[in-house]
Amino acid sequence: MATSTKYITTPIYYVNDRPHIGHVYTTTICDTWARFQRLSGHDVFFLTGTDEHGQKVEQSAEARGVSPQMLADENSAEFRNIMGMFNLTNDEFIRTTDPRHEQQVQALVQRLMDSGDVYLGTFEGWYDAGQEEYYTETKAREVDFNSPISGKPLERASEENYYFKLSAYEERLRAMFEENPGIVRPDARRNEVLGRLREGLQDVPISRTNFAWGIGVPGAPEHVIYVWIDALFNYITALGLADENSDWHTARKDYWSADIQVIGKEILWFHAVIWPALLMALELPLPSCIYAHSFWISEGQKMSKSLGNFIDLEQLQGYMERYGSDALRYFLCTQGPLGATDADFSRSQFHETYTTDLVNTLGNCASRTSAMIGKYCDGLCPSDTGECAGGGVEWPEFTASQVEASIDAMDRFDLSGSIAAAMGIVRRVDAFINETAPFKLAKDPEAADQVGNILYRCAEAIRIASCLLESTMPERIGELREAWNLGEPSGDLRSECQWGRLAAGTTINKVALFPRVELD
Ligand code: ME8
Repeated sequence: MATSTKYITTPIYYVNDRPHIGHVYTTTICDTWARFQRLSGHDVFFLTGTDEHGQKVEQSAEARGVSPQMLADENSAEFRNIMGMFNLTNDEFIRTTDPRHEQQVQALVQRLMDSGDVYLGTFEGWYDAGQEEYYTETKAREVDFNSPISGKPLERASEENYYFKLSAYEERLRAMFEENPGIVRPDARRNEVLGRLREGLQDVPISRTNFAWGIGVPGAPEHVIYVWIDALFNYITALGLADENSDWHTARKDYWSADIQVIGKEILWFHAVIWPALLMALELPLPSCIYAHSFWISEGQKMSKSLGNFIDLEQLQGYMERYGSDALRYFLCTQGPLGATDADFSRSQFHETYTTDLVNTLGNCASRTSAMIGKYCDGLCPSDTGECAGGGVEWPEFTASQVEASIDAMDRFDLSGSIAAAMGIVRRVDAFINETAPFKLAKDPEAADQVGNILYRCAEAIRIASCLLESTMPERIGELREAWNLGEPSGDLRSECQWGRLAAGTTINKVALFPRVELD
C-alpha cells in the first residue's frame, strides 16, 4: 500500500490562560484524525504547542511579579501535561520562545523585507488592547467602538510600524477561494471570510513598539514582531522550513504543506486570509484545508471567566475517572462543535451518549458475542460454513460499504460521520443477534453449524467496526484486540477491514469494555 505524509496542526495555545475543554477538544479531534491516518499506514506529523509572546503575557507576568519567560515556562508545561493526561500523540510540541523558532521567524520576516512584502510605515487605527488587534473603521463602528471580546472601549492609536502588504494579495486570495473552495471549511466559515474579503484588504502592521516581550524585527530590535505573525509561523518553523542547514529541516520539510489545520472559529481571519497571504509572499505551498470548528458551551451557557463556568481540566479528569478516557474522547468526537454550530457540554448528555452508544451498543454486542462464543464454541472463533437463516444481511458487502463511508468521512474530517458509519455496523450486529436468536438455536444440537455461522458474522463485524473505532477509543479497542487475539494493527486499515480476516479457531475471550455507570 502506498504511504504518504500527512501533516495536521492545532492552534498553538496562549500561555496567559489555563488549559480548558476548548484546548483539550481541538487537540483530541486532531489526535483522533492523526491516529486514524497512522492506522491507515500514513506517515503523520501532528503538531501542537504554545504561543508565548505578546503584551498580555508580559502584563500577566508583571502582575505576578515574575519574568515573562518564567510565566511562559510554567504555563507551557501545563499545556504539555495535557498531552499525557488525555492520551494525545502529538509528534512535536512547539514553543514560540524556543530559539529555533525565534531565529526562523526572523529569517522569514527578513525574507519578506527583502521581497518588499514587509515595509516600514505609519498607522493610525482602532486598537483592541486585550486582543492586541487593530480594527478597520467599518469593523470598529460595527462593534460600537467597544471590544466584542472584553467589552472595553477600543483605543485610537497610532504607531510607526512594519507592515505586511496584505492588500497586494487580495486578488490571489479571491482566486484561491474560487479555485479551491474546500480550503476553508465548513462552508459557513468560508462564506464568512468571503464576505469580509469583499470589503477589501488593507496592509497589516506586523510589529509593535509599546512592549518588549517578543521577537525583534531584524535590524530594528526596538520593534517586536506582532504575536500573531510570530504564532502563525509556528506551523512551518516546527518543520525547520526556514532553517535549511538543520537536521530538523532535512527530516521534516516534506511534511509541508499541511493536510489540515484545525482551529476555533474565532481565529478564522488570521488563518484563512493572513496566513495564506504570508505563504504566498514566501512562495510556499498553501495548506489543503483550514478547518474552523465552533465552540463548546456549558450547560446551555457561553463559557466565560466572569461566569466561572469553564469546563476545566479538573472536571474533565472527573469524567475520565468515572467513565474512562475513551468515553471522553468518544463524546468529544461525536457530540462536539465540529460543524458550524456550537455544542452544549452537559452532564446528562455525556451520560446518555455513554450509556446508549458505548454500554448498550458496542460494549453489549462485544460482550454478548464473546460470551456466546465462550458458551457454544468453547471460546474459539467458529468457522463460517455459509448457512445462516434470518438476518438478511450481506455482511461482506454491507461492511465494505460502511468501511468506505467511514474512511471517506475521516478524510474529510467528519469525525462523527466516520464514527457513525462504524457504529452502524455494530448496531446491525445487535439487530442481527435479536433476529437470528443464536441463544435459542443453540438448544438444538442439529443447529450447531448455524449458531457458529451467526457468531462468526457477529465477531467478524465487530472486529471490523473496532478497527474503524480504534483511533477514537484506543484503550478499549486495544483491550478488545488483546481479548480476541486480533494482533497489532497492520498499518493497512482498508485491507484489515476486509471481511473474512478473522481466523476460525482464534481464542475469543470474554470482554466487558464499558461498565455501566450510575448518573449521580
Ligand atoms: O487563540 N470550544 O490561543 P488560545 C472549543 N494563541 N474550542 C475552544 C473553545 C471553546 N469554547 N475555546 C478555545 C489562540 N478553544 C492563539 C492561536 S495559532 C497560530 C494562535 C480552542 O489559547 C480553539 O481551538 O486562545 C481555539 O481556536 C483555541 O482553543 C484558542 O486557543
